[in-house]
Amino acid sequence: MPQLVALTRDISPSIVNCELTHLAREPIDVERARTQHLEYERALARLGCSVRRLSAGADMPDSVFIEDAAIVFDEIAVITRPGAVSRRPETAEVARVLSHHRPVVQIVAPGTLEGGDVLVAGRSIFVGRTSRTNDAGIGQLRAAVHSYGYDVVPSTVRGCLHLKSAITALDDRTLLANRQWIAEDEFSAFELFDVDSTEPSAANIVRVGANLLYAAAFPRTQERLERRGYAVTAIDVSEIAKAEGAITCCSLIFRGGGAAELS
Ligand code: CIR
Repeated sequence: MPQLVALTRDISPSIVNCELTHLAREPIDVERARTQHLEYERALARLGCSVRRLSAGADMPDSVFIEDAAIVFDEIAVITRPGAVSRRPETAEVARVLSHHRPVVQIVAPGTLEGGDVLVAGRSIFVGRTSRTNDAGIGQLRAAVHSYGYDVVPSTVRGCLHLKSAITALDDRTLLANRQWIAEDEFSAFELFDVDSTEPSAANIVRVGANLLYAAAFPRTQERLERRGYAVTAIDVSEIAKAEGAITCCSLIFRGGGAAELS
């Protein structure tokens, strides 16, 4: 079984000028954010990932949110075209690095797509229709993965930035969700596990094999998950969250090796 690779990216000094959609701007302590980011990487390493961090320039305020720049499947990597224009410079280096692991396909104009809108659950790929991801982008993603047997399903998102702010996978059959921000009938093939109603942003969780990496800001939902038997590691990412980033956004996790090794 190939090892899991986790690509991460530096926190830019310009993160203080990050994109914000649903949050008011608050001062971000860049050093504190970097310390939290390092803890995040250490947690991924403890859970078995080989962590590789890419550098980022001052012209990329949101570089740390590397999840939005690509979607990595076992077969190919799809490089996105972010809906946020300020984020488009992020993709070139991610494409270069991923080309060592997978054949690469690029989303092109007029398509827009951000990885935060793409939830892969088995052979189903749910894609949020949001201010960042349009129908042309969804269509290009469908064309890129169709021959590998994936079914691409456009999904409703309301009240949050990305689809994965509202719903992520706990295991192959169960999705952690805030039902207020999705159309639950679109996920009828799955069991929905509800976030605690006092923690609306708690539906974003990182799955690493049988383990889950989670933000410490959601203790009530964490307790529910643990009562159900899930193994949850919680870390403090409060400074990064001020940039409207959730915990999945800070890594691209995929099975290592080239496509040939995986087949
Ligand atoms: C943005 O608005 O693009 C960043 N400030 C936050 C991106 C978070 N990414 C994600 O949820 N996948």
